[in-house]
Amino acid sequence: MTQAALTISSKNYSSWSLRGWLLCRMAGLDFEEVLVEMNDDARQELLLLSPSVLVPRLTHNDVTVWDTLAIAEYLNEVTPDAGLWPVDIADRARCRAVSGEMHSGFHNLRSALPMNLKARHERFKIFSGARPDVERVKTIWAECLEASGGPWLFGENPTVADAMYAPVCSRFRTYAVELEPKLAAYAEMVLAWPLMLEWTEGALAEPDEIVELEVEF
Ligand SMILES: N[C@@H](CCC(=O)N[C@@H](CS)C(=O)NCC(=O)O)C(=O)O
Repeated sequence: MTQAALTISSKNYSSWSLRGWLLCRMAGLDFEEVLVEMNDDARQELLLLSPSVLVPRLTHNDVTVWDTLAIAEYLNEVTPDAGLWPVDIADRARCRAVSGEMHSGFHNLRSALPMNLKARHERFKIFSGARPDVERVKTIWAECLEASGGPWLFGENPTVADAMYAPVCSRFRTYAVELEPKLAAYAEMVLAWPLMLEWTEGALAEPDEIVELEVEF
């Protein structure tokens, strides 16, 4: 029998855990969630099982995969019919490019607008250094939706790109980032995605905010 486990940390704060979890669910993987709690003494020990000492980490049979993009590629190989990447080669290339941008960039956005599903900051002033990142996300969404016709970035079904940008939808809601109607509709759809609602329910059930985590995480 297949055995799979995904090591994640806080559902409220850990955007990479969210991405890895969405990808596993989108792939239809039957997996156990291994949650390393913020205050857990065993946390460092558990994280050390991931060579990067980061979450998410997927174990599937005898295979261990860390790093979210590697997890996406692995899941695509074991569940090729799940449609994690678009079918069309040009769409697939663009999907990989925008997913790669999220994976390797947007540092200012990530540090200035940390994910915090529980929080709402209606009058948040975005640090000037993060504004180009916010604008770049808007451009990516607008171009993808225009090219695919939506409602997801690459058409009728969610792909890796939607999982990559799902935490950004949550950040934009938390920090009240203004979006034009088409982009607002996209972000709202992602936040109302049953998988997102399930994850958010878990985030809301976590103990209240830990002050030192109100920073990049
Ligand atoms: N590039 C990594 C980033 C993973 C990452 O930064 N994970 C954070 C949580 S969102 C983490 O594990 N931080 C260390 C810690 O929790 O102790 C990936 O794609 O998986």
